[in-house]
Amino acid sequence: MSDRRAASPNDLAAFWMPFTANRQFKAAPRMLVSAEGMHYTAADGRKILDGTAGLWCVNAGHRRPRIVKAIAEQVEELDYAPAFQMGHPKAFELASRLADLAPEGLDHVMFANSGSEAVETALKTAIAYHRARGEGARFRLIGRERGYHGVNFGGISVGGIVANRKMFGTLLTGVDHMRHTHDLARNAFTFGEPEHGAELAEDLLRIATLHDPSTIAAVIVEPMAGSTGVLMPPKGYLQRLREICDAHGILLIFDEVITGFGRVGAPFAAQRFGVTPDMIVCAKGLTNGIIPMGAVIVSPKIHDAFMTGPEHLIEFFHGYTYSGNPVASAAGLATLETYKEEGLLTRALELERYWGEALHALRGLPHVIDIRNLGLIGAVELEPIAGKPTQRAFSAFLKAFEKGFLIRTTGDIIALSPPLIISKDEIDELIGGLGDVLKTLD
Ligand code: PXG
Ligand code: PLP
Repeated sequence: MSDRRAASPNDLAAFWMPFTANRQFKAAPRMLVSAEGMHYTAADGRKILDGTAGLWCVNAGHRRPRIVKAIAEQVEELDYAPAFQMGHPKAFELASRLADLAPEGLDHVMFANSGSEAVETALKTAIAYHRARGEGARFRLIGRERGYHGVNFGGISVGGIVANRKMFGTLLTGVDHMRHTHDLARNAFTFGEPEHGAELAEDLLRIATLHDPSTIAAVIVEPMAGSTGVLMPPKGYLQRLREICDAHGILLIFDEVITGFGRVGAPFAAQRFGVTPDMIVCAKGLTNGIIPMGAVIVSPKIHDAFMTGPEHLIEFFHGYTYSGNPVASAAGLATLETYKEEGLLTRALELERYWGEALHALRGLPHVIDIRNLGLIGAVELEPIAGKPTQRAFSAFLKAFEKGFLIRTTGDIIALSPPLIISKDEIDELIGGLGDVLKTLD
């Protein structure tokens, strides 16, 4: 063991940071030390406008008093309760509130502690559901290219990001992928949902036919793909996936870790697009990003298929030490209350036109090859520097941080997803600032 007596609080070596260029970061760290409302404060005292709601999660803005208070009071009252064979009231209350918020027909909730864990929970539930009904031959899972479903083995297997998959061996077997829906040639600079690409849903039918539909357990998609650069569902695409699933007994899972909790102008994207899946995976905005928590909301048909056999036996061999833990549950309840009180779950719809028009005004700036918007989500896609993919967008990220606002980049795509409390003035400031940065890029 190395001598840690020599370690100082400013020693950056020990923390191996997630999804970060560690050596670059540690050479010139970007530290945030406090936050309030729409802003962070950086270590050098500068205020930073949060254009990404943290990592798509702080939907109600930072350090909201009701949520802070609920967490503090919960820790004082009941810090932890065993998750297995014991209960505490707030987990039940939060599950009921979530079921109320979800589309009609999704009534039961399982808790996890992140989007990644919630994804694993949903995939395992899908396979076990079919087996519980005597259709154990349905074991295949279908995902999509450029899908992000977290970083655990099931999630990277159904996910479609090469860098997240290639280092990790054989992954899950029995997985296939549909093509992604991003089509710059036909859909560039579309306001909202693109016109072209519903026919890509036929990939599901094609894959199901190849293996025989009776072997397919579930298909998992993000209604709008967030992590890989804000890829919109073409008009009619999600509806067609639902039809194919219904015709062939396949479960449809929406991964709403990003799209949930108001991001696209409704509690869930399922409601915005009018398509009800069999399961919704959510996390992030569930607790306003403050305490880690994920959830899977399922239909009664799935839940009830497990509620058989002797009543003293565990029905589903799955769960986490912290499933529905008291502090996360309290944070979730206070967060949902805040969303409701301030109308935040539909605010993105009210701001969609203003936000979208501000974004699309960046059209024509150097290197901009597409602009996309939906709810309070936006993306500006840049032409990559030849031979140096990601560098152009990443330099925009660094310049933006210097100028006092936080944006997010993936590949050469800049993604924006501010807290849902953003004002029109702050929209102008954020997008105006981004425009200034774009003008300075090599
Ligand atoms: N599914 C989806 C659709 C996600 O967006 C996860 C699962 C995994 O959640 P956890 O809580 O395990 O990280 C996510 C997470 C980005 C970015 O900048 C996106 C995510 C996480 C971090 C950064 O695009 N999405
Ligand atoms: N590893 C060991 C040795 C454990 O005992 C447990 C839980 O008891 C786990 C992993 C799983 O941890 P969690 O329930 O927090 O996911």
